[in-house]
Amino acid sequence: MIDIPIGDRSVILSGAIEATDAQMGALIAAVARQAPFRHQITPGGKKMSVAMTSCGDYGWCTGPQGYHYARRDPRTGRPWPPMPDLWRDMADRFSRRAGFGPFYPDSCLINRYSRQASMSLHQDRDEASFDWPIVSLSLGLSARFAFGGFERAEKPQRYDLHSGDVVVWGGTDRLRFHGIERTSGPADPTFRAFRYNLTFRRAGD
Ligand code: MD3
Ligand code: FE
Repeated sequence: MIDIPIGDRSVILSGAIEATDAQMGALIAAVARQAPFRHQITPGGKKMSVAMTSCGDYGWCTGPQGYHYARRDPRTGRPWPPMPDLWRDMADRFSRRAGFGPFYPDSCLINRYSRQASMSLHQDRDEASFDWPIVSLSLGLSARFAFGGFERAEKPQRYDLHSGDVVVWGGTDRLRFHGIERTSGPADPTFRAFRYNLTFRRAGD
């Protein structure tokens, strides 16, 4: 396995996901049965091309009030499904491996990209503290990831993320602009023509 440093405190752990596609696919499907994937509407009124759901104590939501974390799924009124122990342990293990120490995520945002979907450059700043890292797992289609600076106008570096890759972000890189420009590659039996990205976060305090 190769570790590719991409910022002062961020690293790609290529191919680090040890769980099988079948295992990961079944866990995603179980979450989605209880909290279905949906295309949310941004505060600006645009429908997001990425479909999302969440598990854990908090889920990431957008609406007329803006971006926020909510304890209940606004679509069902129920709490988000629990975060699978396997995922919690993976997030903690990858955080330690990247040098961030123990990690106690309370939210996992699951992004589902079709071939047409993308995510424009943004910062993740809806969490209560930026002291915790974010651990990201990529599954299915590959993606062109853009890793920018601390201002939107700064030209980003680009990396390809493949199924099985893990990225850990934190420290001085935590507020960098980033986005997904496009997805590519063959469909596979488990994830079909989708890319799934799981981001483990600590949203509350
Ligand atoms: C870099 N997701 O959900 S994950 C997001 O692949 C998001 O779906 C992308 O950006 C995806 O907010 C990228 C990687 C990621 C997450 C948080 C970061 C990269 C980051 C925070 C700071 C810098
Ligand atoms: Fe983000």
